[in-house]
Amino acid sequence: MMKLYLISGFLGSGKTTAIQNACTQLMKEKVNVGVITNDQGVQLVDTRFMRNANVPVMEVTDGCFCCNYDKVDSLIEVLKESHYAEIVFAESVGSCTDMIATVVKPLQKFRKDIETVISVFVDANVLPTMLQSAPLFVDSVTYIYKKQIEEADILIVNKIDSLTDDELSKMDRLVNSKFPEKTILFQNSLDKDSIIQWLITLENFKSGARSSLEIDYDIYGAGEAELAWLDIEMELFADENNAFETGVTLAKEIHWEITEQKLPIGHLKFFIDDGVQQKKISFTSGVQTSINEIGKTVSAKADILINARVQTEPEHLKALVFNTISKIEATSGYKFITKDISSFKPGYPKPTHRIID
Ligand SMILES: Nc1nc2c(ncn2[C@@H]2O[C@H](COP(=O)(O)OP(=O)(O)O)[C@@H](O)[C@H]2O)c(=O)[nH]1
Ligand SMILES: [Mg+2]
Repeated sequence: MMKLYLISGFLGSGKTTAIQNACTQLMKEKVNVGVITNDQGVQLVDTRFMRNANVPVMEVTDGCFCCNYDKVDSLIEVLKESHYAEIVFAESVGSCTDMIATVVKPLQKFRKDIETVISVFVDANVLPTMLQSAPLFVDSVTYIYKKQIEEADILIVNKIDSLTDDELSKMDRLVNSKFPEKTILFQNSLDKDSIIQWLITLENFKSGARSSLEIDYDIYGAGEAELAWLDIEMELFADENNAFETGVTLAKEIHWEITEQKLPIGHLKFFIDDGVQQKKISFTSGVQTSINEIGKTVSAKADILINARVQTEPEHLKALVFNTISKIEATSGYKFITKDISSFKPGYPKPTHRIID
């Protein structure tokens, strides 16, 4: 029986990080793993990041799992047949929900050979504000966030390394009183022991009968449409030794500008590759991830991939990013060449299947 670990949870909550570290651990134990990444866009930072870690990864692009059910099914087959995967991690889009009705139940119906466990990630720094009076995002986005949690077999309260002991015990009380029926893990996905604990919990989890969500697709669709999606692939031509550094500067400046304009960030990711060093830089609305451990490299050219998911209009986000690029070009004399760009908001979700019994 193959295990499918479905990983849901909001943008930036730490899904990819946890999957990557779990795969590294399992590969060490000689378990055959596979990963399916997912996004509404086409050029994915997460896929590059995983490939860099030598994990067999396939992607469902251009729409979420629920709207591309057949693709998910065929990738599971490929990972099983060509990579002998015993465990497949499938990471759904961070603004997506209703997995039980559209993915889990159809899999149970059409494939008898896999067992599914749903982990839902929340960022410990974001959860309290989302549950309480002043959520970071507009109501329809908050609605999606809460619906995601409802579907959890295992609720992962992630990034607990950024909490004080006091905050952690408060979080423990909050989560256990709000979600008494769920298996809950307090996790640091950067820590090996914490990841091993998650893997053990996944392995031992016995799912009962799951209920499909009661969900209002108009609110769900409106929530998805509140977020602007921007993917850019470009080349940076700098001086002989500082393409990488300039890429990092670009990432910081874009983040600074978005923060300055008080636009809520779902996830802002950069992948910078100067031929010597590859680095994923990631900003979320929770704890700020530090951009240390960046070694200096000497290269005049870098490939840069940007995936930005921000609560604003697509045109506005695009203008903000290109203004920042122009400023850096003007002060440095360097050149950014755009190779590919897509800027949009996700369309109304139209699942292939929706099983509600
Ligand atoms: N401090 C801390 N940071 C984390 C943890 N898990 C993930 N992150 C960081 O959170 C950011 C978003 O992570 P990512 O895995 O890309 O989130 P995703 O959008 O849910 O896939 C990255 O900068 C990660 O390094 C954690 O447990 N602790
Ligand atoms: Mg991810």
